[in-house]
Amino acid sequence: MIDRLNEQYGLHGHVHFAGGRGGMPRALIANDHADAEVYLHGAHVTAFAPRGEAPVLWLSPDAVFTSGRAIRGGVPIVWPWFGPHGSDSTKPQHGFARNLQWQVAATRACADGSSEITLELTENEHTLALWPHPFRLEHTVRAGRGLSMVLTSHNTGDEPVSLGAALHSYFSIADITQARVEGLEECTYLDQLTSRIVKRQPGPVTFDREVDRIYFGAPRDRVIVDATAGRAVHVATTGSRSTVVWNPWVDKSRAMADFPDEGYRNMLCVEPANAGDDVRVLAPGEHHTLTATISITP
Ligand code: TA6
Repeated sequence: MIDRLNEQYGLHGHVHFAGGRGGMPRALIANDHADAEVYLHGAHVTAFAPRGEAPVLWLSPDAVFTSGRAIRGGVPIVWPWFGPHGSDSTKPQHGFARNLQWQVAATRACADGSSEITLELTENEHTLALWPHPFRLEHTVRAGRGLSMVLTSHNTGDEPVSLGAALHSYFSIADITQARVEGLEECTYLDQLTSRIVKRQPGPVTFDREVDRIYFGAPRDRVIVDATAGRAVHVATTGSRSTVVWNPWVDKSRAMADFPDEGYRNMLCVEPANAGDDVRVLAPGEHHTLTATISITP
C-alpha cells in the first residue's frame, strides 16, 4: 500500500508515504519551510513545525494508534457531531471521522513552496450504522510557513443534515500557567464543566484549573501567547462561530490512559468548531467548509 501511495501521490521534495506507529500509513511532508505528518487514519495531522521552530502541535507520548479510536493530540477531526451524541450515548464521543481510515485523493506542490495533501471519507456500512446519511468529507492540509486545514462537508444525500464539527487542535505549550489566549475578550461562552452560559469573557483566557468552554462569536484570530516559549500561535478560522478551549488539568490528565499525568502542563486545545448552537444544516447537495490557519510569531 505504501509503494502504491508513493507511486501515485509521492512528490519529491514535498510528500512521501511511510509506515507509522501501529503500522498505520502516514504522509510525511518535508519542504523548504516546514515538516509535517498526517496519518491516513482520521486524516489526522500529528505533527507540524516550521523549519527551525519547535513543534507547534502536541502529541501525547501515550497516544494509541489503532483503528476504531482517535490518536491523542495533533488535530483530531470531530465530525459529524461535537461532544456526546445527541440522543444515543452508545455512539462515539465527537463522531466517527477521527476513528476511521481515510483515502488519499490528491497531493500538490504549491507555488509558495508549501505542500498539500487532500484526504477524503465517504459513507460506508460502519458510518451508516452510526449516522444514516451519505456524505463526502474532504480534508486538505497544507504545510509551509503556516499550517492550513480545510474541512469540507458535502451533503450527497437527498435529506437535510445537521453537522457539528471541530478541528480539535492540541498545541504544544512550554508552561500552561504562563500562557493565555487572546481574541476571545467579551465573547459569551458555555462552560462545559457547569453547563452555564457565561455572558462575557473578561480579558484573555488564563489557566490555573481545568478549562472546557465553547466560546461563541464571529471568527476573529485567536492568539495563544506562550510566554515561556517566547512565541505566539495565531489561529485564524472561517466557517466557524464557535471556538472550544480545553485544558484537562491534573485530575482529567490522570484519568486518561493515553495522556501523561502531567501532560496538561504542556498542551492547550484551541479548536475552531461548529459546536453548541453553531451546528450547520446542509440541504441536499450543499457543502460547508470549516478552516483553521495556524502561524507562529515571536
Ligand atoms: O474539546 C473539549 C472536549 O469536548 C472535552 O470535553 C474533552 O472531552 C475533550 O474534548 C477530549 O475528548 P476525547 O473524546 O478526545 O477524549
